[in-house]
Amino acid sequence: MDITLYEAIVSGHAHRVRLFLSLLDLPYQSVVMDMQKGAHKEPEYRKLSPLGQIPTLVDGDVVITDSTAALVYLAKKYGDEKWLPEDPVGAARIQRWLSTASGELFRGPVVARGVKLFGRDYHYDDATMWAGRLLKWMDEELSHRNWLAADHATIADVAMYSYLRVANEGDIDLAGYLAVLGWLERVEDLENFIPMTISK
Ligand SMILES: N[C@@H](CCC(=O)N[C@@H](CS)C(=O)NCC(=O)O)C(=O)O
Repeated sequence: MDITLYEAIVSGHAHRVRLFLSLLDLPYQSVVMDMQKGAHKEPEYRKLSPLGQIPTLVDGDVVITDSTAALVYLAKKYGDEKWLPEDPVGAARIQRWLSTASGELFRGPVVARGVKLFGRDYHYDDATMWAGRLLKWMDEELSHRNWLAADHATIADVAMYSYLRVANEGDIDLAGYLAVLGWLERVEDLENFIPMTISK
């Protein structure tokens, strides 16, 4: 096994993959990219990631340039079916949350954090609207279940965790979402959990 993760400490996309590598207890080499200095846009890195995005997972000859794709790859290659069920309904439930992680989670909490933490020129009001819609839905879902997609932790929980844990860095307040807060704690209680670095 020869896994390398190109990552950045502030990146929740990278933390998803780092967290899952840890949950699977897989050894890997970390290459920390200095995004402030534009290391992810250098021609050499773009040979791996044509869009110049963090993270990239490299496993031998295999290169995966998307965080949720990396979760799928790691679950299928190294995990057991528990992390990514094979049956049609189970797999679809997972995909629903992977899509949400790249969709509503990005449009809401990720963009809000980008504005407040990194001064990005995004529409903050749109981001808070999306964050509110997402959190209301998640809180309803999690008020009658412990995990997002099954009766145990799956890659759906891993994909959704990191950016929600640091939502406050985008001034998104989770205080009213008690079921979401309880779920964050359940993820943190998983064996081999590693935290997302808090930046403010
Ligand atoms: N769909 C990608 C998105 C990754 C992403 O947006 N990463 C950010 C860092 S957190 C990035 O590289 N942004 C620079 C860019 O998109 O140009 C994934 O899930 O990995």
